[in-house]
This record gives sequence, structure tokens and C-alpha cells, in this order.
Amino acid sequence: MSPHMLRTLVIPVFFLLTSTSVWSGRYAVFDSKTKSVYEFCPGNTICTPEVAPNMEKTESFQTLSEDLLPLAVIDMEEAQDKPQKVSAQIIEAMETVGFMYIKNIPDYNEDSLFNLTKWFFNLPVDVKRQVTRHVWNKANNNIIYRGFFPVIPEWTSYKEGFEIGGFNNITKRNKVRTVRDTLYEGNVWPNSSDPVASTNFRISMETFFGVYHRLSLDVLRLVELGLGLKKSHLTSMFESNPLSTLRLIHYPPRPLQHTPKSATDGNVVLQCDKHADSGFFTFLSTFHYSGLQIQGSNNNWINIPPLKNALIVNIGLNIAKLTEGRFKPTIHRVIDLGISRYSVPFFLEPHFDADMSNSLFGTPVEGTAKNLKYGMWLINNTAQYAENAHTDWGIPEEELASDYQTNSHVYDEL
Ligand SMILES: O=C(O)CCC(=O)C(=O)O
Repeated sequence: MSPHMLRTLVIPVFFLLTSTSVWSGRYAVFDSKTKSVYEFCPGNTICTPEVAPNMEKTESFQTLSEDLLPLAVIDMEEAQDKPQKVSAQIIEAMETVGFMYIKNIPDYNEDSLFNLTKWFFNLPVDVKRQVTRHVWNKANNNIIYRGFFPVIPEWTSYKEGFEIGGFNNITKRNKVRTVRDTLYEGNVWPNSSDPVASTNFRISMETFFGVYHRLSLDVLRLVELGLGLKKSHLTSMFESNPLSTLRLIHYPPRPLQHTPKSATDGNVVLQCDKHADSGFFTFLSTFHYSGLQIQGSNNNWINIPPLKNALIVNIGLNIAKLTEGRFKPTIHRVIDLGISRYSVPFFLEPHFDADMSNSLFGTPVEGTAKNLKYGMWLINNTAQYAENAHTDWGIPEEELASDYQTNSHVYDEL
């Protein structure tokens, strides 16, 4: 193993091990019905009976006409007749701001997605805990990468989420042997007291996953066209077995006792810390909420208001690297509005074996291990996020190392 490969492996493993001791083990689950945050201590007992936010304001809806919006609006209907024009608009948006809106998305229905999101987060705490990741609920042996993650009160980002991928074949924890098994983990679904509603949730979430998947391939085809790439050059990385994630997010209003200094910026309280996405493309629904801000060239913060039935699309560090820096991964954050805010990002991810070591134009990516696969890159880069930092990937360190070696070895021979 080269020194570089060793470093990329050892640093995150070290981080995973040390971060567990920094984390106090407390986490919180929001119950929207009672408007209470139930805090759990190590050992899964409720350590404070109830910490009511008691500060929820009435929601205010914000709409702006399209010509006042701060980002380009890409029309997917227009793309059918004028692909050249629309692909040029996409490339321009990605090369300048790294953010855009897209509208007229086939089969996308914002109201229906909003209802599903609220349905999930309104479930009683006990039902959410059935699908909580293993690290927070040791009774759940099958959850490593998918399912529910709770609020961690002392973290800068204050959110709970529920994630699905494209797979339903659950790998049992005790059968997990490789990083590949972990990332291809199947979905888990909540069983509420209303079985019809639970089934509807599952079917609708799977349908939305398909809507986002097809949309992302349409956008990638336009990117191929705009960058002058061969047909399927980009889409082939995503078409089959993508590791994409559809995440429902709820940001409960942040009570003072859960607001560390790192979660403030002057008078502003943060719900999601400033960051650039790590991956490829993110397709984000912010419903009718403001709160999202992107960093301008003078380090100023620009509000990104919602556009009805449209998605906000931005790019991550990986596609920036693969385009040799042509696409800009812009830093963004979410500020606390004092209300419960919901959003749904779809993180477009390629299949496990997608090559991360060569750019789309054929040049080796600087600072990347030779023949690095996406799956290995992902596991080494997601530990920094609050919702993953404490994940017990279910793989002993030596096996993680050996999987890394095996995969790298196979590819070195090609
Ligand atoms: O909730 C939002 O508006 C933004 C979410 C986000 O930036 C993320 O999940 O990476």
C-alpha cells in the first residue's frame, strides 16, 4: 500500500475511533405531536424527560417571482426541444455559482413530498426508534447506513433525518464483511399504527427515489452535451446500482440550551453549518422555506428563496475535481428560522466501482490514489458529517484495511 493510500485510510479510521470519545453519547428525538425533544443518554434511557422548544413561531411563506431569484432557472421541459441551449445554461450556472433552480420536473410533486416528510417526522418517538441506525439503537442490528438519525444536541448542525437508497435487500450486521456490503445496505421502513399509511409512505418514497434518479440522468445527459463529452461518459457511472441517497430532513427550532457557540454567527443561529457538499449533484427541495444561504464572493451570505415545484441543484467537491475545477462547489448553510423547517436533498452518487482517480477529460486527479473507487472514497470522506461521525460501520479496522487493499490491488492490475 502506498503512503498516500495508507494516509487516506488511517486518518478517517483514527477519526472514527477518536470521535466516539469526544461525543457524549447524547442524542435527541423530536416529537412533533407533543412539540418535545426527548433526549437519550448512553444506555438509551431518556435522560431529560422533556425539553420543549416552546419557541416555535408561525410559519411564514415566502415566494418571489422568477426574475427576482438569485440563481438561473433551468427548464426541463425546454430541455426537450432545445437541449443545446439548456445544457449551455447549466454549464454556465455550474461554472459560476455552482447552484441553480430546475423546474418542470417530470412526475415531481412538491406537495406530496412535503406531506410524506411531515408524516415521517410526526411519527411517535418509538416508531422512529424502530428505524434508527444501530449506533443509536443497539436493538437495530440491520441498520448501518440507512434509516433514521437523530438530533445531536451539541453539534453545530441541528437536524434529524431519514435516508433511503435504491436497495431493499438488507445485509444483516453480522453478515457485513466489506465496505461494499455496508454501502449497499437495504432500506428500512417504519411500521406505524396505521399500516395503510406506512405502506403508502414506503411506495411513495420509492417512487420519489425513481423520479429523482431519472431527473438526475436527464441533467447528466445535458452536462455531457455541454462539456462535449461522449454520450454515456458520465451517466454510465450512475445508471445501474447507484449509491444515491434520498434524505428527509427536519430541523426543529433550536432551543438555547442546544445552541453551542459554533452554531452562531453574530446574531444568526445556524441549523446546518456552512459546508460544500462532498459528492456530485444535490437536488434539493426546500418546499416553501427560506433559510438556505450560499456564500458570495465577498464571503457575504445570499438568501436562496424557494421556487414552487422547483428544486435547487448544486454540485459537490467530487464533480468539481472530476471537471478539473470547472464546476464550483459553493459553500452554503441553513439558518434557524425559529420554526420547524423541512427539506429533502437527493444526493446523486455513482456506483461503488466508479473511478475517482481520472477526470472526465482523462487527466489523473491530483492527490487521489490510483484507481480509487467511489465506494472507498465515500467511506473515507463521510465521517466528518454529524450524522455519520459516530457510525459504527460494522467492519473491523483490519477488514476495512484489507478491503481497501484488495480493491486497490485488483484495480492496480488492470
Ligand atoms: O436544508 C437545506 O436547505 C440544505 C441542506 C443541505 O445543505 C445538506 O443537506 O447538505
